[in-house]
Amino acid sequence: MMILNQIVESINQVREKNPLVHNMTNVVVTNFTANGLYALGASPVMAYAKEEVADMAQMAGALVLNIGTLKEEDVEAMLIAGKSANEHGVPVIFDPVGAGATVYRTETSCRILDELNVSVIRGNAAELANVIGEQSEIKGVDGGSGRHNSVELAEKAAKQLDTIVVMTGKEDVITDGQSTFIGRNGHPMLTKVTGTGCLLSSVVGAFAAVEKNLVLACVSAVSVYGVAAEFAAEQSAKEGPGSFQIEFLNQLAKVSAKHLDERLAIKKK
Ligand code: ATP
Ligand code: TZP
Ligand code: MG
Ligand code: MG
Repeated sequence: MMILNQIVESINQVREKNPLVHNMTNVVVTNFTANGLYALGASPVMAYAKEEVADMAQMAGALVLNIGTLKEEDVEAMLIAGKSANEHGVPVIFDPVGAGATVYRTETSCRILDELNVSVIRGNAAELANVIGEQSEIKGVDGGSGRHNSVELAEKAAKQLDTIVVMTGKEDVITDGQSTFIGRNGHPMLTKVTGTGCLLSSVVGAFAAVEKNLVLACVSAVSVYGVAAEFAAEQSAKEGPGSFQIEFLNQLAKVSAKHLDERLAIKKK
C-alpha cells in the first residue's frame, strides 16, 4: 500500500477507535496536550499518583512519559507506570525534555531507558545526542540549531537504545535503525508555541495505540501533525502565535485524506 494510504488509514483508525492515551507530562503543556489529543480524535488522561498509575497504564492504548518538569516522586511513578505498561503490552513513548541541560535530566532519561522497554523516544537532536552520551549544547528545553547529521545521529540512537527514534526539527527523522524516513512537513510557527514537541510525543502515543507497525505509527503521527501545522499557519497568517495555537487544534481535527494528498512530504531513505 502507498504510504499516503497507510497514513490515511492510521488517522481514520485513531478517529474511529478513540484510544485512551495515559500521559505523565509536564506542568507547562498539560492542557494543550489534552486538547490536542481530543482534537485529533484520541482520549487523553493525565494520572500521576503512584497508587493508580499501574492500573491506568494497563488499560491505556499507550503510555507517554515526559520529563519536562520532573520531580523525583513523578519519576518513581513513571517507572511504576512504565513497568505496568511493559507487562501488559502497552507501548511506551518517552520524551526526554531538556536532556543534557542538567545532569539530573540526562541521568533520569538514561534510568528510564535502562529500566523500561521504551517503544519510541521523541526529541530534538540535542536531547537525543545527550541521551546517547554525545555532548550537545541545549538551552533549557530548546535544542540548538545543531551541528548534527540528523539521519546518522537518529540511526545511531535507535541502534544504541534499541528503540524507534523520532528526531524532530526543521526536518524530522523516524527510524528503527534499519528503515529510515525523512519528513519535511511542519512550519516554523511550531517553534513559537510551547508544547508542540510534547504534544507530538502524545500524538505518537495515539497512533501507536491503533497501529501495530510502530514505525508506520510514527510516520503517520509526524505527517498528520506537520500537515495540520501548515494549514494552521496559512489560516492564521495575519495573526500571531496565539491564533496559530488555536488554529492548530482546529486543523488537527480537520486534517483529511485530501489535505494529506496535497501536502505530504515524507520519503524513505
Ligand atoms: P525544541 O525545544 O528544540 O523546539 P521540541 O521538543 O519543541 O524541540 P520540535 O523539534 O520543535 O520539538 O518539534 C515539534 C514539531 O515542530 C515537529 O512537528 C517538527 O517537525 C516541527 N518543527 C520544529 N522546527 C521546525 C521548523 N524550523 N520548521 C518546520 N517545522 C518545525
Ligand atoms: N519548560 C519545561 S517543560 C517545557 C518548558 C518550557 C515545555 C517544553 O515543550 P516543548 O514541546 O519541548 O517545546
Ligand atoms: Mg519546538
Ligand atoms: Mg521538547
